[in-house]
Order: sequence, then C-alpha cells, then structure tokens
Amino acid sequence: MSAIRMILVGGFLGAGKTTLIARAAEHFAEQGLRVGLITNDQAPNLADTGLLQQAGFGVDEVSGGCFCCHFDELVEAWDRVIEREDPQVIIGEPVGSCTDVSATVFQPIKKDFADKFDLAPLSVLCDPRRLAEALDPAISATLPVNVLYIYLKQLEEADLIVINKVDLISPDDQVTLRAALTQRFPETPVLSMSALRGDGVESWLKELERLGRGGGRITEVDYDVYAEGEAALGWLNASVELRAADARDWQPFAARLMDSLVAGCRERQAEVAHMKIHLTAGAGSLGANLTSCRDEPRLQTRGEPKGPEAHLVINARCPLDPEDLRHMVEQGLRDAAGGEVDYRVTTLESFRPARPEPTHRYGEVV
Ligand SMILES: Nc1nc2c(ncn2[C@@H]2O[C@H](COP(=O)(O)OP(=O)(O)OP(=O)(O)O)[C@@H](O)[C@H]2O)c(=O)[nH]1
Ligand SMILES: [Mg+2]
Repeated sequence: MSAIRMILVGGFLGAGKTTLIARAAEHFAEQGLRVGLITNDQAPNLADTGLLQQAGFGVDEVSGGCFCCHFDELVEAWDRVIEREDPQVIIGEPVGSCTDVSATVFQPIKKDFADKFDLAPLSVLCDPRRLAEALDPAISATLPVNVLYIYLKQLEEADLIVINKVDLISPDDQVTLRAALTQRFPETPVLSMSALRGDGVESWLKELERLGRGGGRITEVDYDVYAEGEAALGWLNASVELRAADARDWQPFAARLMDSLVAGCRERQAEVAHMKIHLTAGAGSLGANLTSCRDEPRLQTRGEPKGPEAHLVINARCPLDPEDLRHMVEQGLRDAAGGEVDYRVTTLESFRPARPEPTHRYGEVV
C-alpha cells in the first residue's frame, strides 16, 4: 500500500484553515483522489465539522483537546477516516490556539508512522491584520500579549508561512508584511493566498511538494506562557435545537444572533478571536463567522436553510471570563429568538483551555 499524503494546516484562530482545507479537498477530489478530513477542538460540537460535512467531505474529529495532547485520539481518528474513506490524502487542522505542533505531532508521525504517511510541510496560515499586530510593536495589539506569544511561536515553527486573505489588503501592505516576515524568519518560505477566492491554492500545493517532508524545525516553547496564553481565551461550544411555528428561512435568525454576539463583545471591549456558528435546516445550511470586533459578521448559505426546525452549533473563542461568555451567548439566543423561536440548549461548555500536556514531545527533528 502506498503512503497516504498527510497535510496538516496550522495557524491562529480564524486564519482560514477550514476554508483552505475545503478548497484543497475540492482540488484533490477534482483530480479523482479520495480525501479524508480531520478537525480538532478543545470540546465537542464543532462548526468546522458541520461545514465540511455539508460540503460533502468525509470528516472525523478529535474534539476533546488538541492533537498534541491527544495524539492517541488523533491516531484513532485517522484510523476511522482510513477505514471509512480509504483516502489517498488526509487533511487536518489542529486547534488554532495550539503551537509546538512540530515537536509534538509531526515528529511522532515521522518516527512511528513513516511508512503510513507522506507528511507534508507544516503550513501556518495568517490573517494579515493579526500578522501585522504580532510583528509590528508600533501597532497596538487587540489580543493579550501571551496570546501573541502563541501566535509568534506558530510562525517560528512553520515550514511554510502563508499570508491568507490577501483579497483584504493592498499590494503595498502585502510587500510590507512579506518584508517583516523575511526579516524575522529569514529561513522560512512565505506564500500569499486568498483561500476564500481560491487564489494561490494550487501554488501552495506545489510548494508543499517542492519543500518535501514536514516538521523540519522545532522551537523552544515556554509552556507556562503558552498555558497562560491559551487560558486567556474563553472558549464556548454549544449545540441548540430551534423550533418555529412556520417553515422559516433561518438566515435572519443567524444574522440577529451574530449581531448580538458582536455587540456583546464590543460592549465588553473584548476582541473576538473567532466566533462561528453553523446551522442546518431542511436540506440547507448556513455558516457565519466573525474574526475581529472591527468587522461585521460574514454569513454563507448552502442550499436553502428553511423549515420549522433547525440545529445550531455555536463556537466562540474570545478573551472573556467563561461565565460572562456564556451570558453573552445566552443573551444572543434570546435576541435572535425574539419570542418567535423556541430554543433548547442541548449542550453548552464554557471554559478556559487547560494547560497543554503533550502526549509526546521531541527535542530534535526526526
Ligand atoms: N476575505 C477573506 N476571508 C477569508 C479567507 N479565508 C478565510 N476567510 C474567512 O475567515 C473566517 C475564518 O475562516 P476559517 O476557515 O473558519 O478559519 P480557521 O482558521 O479554520 O478558524 P478556527 O478553526 O477557528 O481556528 C471565515 O469567515 C472565512 O470565510 C480569505 O482568503 N479571504
Ligand atoms: Mg477551522
């Protein structure tokens, strides 16, 4: 049996990993290749899994913590994907608040699964505005400094840095960012892309081929600062059943919910790392994301999300106390329902991520 191509896409919350994974999966499917996807989060109920499933891909998840701290669950997840999809390519996305992925995931794969996987370089995706904040001390940062520590560590361990969302910035800003990256990480290749539009995705895949095997770099990580950075983010995953008296279009509900959530964050002066929802109703679905309080929420529909009932997943990552985050989400549901929609929260977990304790950690490149 020939080795399965394994592509893991890293990068901070909201950088565009899931968007790119969907693009890449489409690309491989068009080439007639079978693809399996693996999502990852600190807790169950993932908007990303729903979104990728709705796009028609076979998805599994590691949802009790990051790949690094749940390496055995990652092995179980890829075993299930292999069993179900018989894939030639597996694409996965570690949690966006995760770093040290090379030492804790890439090296163990190279050491113990060398025959099974042809492991692609570790790409780290960046949102250009967050990247500018992390690299330029003159720009006042919207995220806490220990969160930026994680951001910079992600860049430091990358085999390849990808500036995503270039459709949002000018060519001059792109040049400035590239120069800043080259100055700080002179050894690391840099690519630009708009995963949303699909620009640069094929060049990225070619670059992965050119660079060869992944995990070429291991960085020093201070786990105390890393743990503080993760714990600075409130994390909320909820699953909600919705019911209305009529066969409604759920788009206005989703828009009201997102508006209320962004208003809640602005009131609290808490920058959003990533707020996302995924709703399914009838044969359609709807996703909405917000990756900064400076923006307005972005809604995307697939088919017609219509009918008297809907299933909703809410994932919020934001530097807020978990109890306050829960209140904000409960308020959002009340605002969105407006007395017209019955809703039942079936699960809700709101917490600060626990200190990362990797299953394996290699001090040297395999
Ligand atoms: N304008 C623009 N938006 C993008 C691009 N890529 C992704 N986005 C948007 O950025 C938001 C976050 O994208 P995701 O793909 O969910 O980001 P992620 O890195 O998977 O986020 P987490 O799973 O929370 O870590 C969504 O609203 C996307 O539509 C891009 O190239 N351009
Ligand atoms: Mg994602």
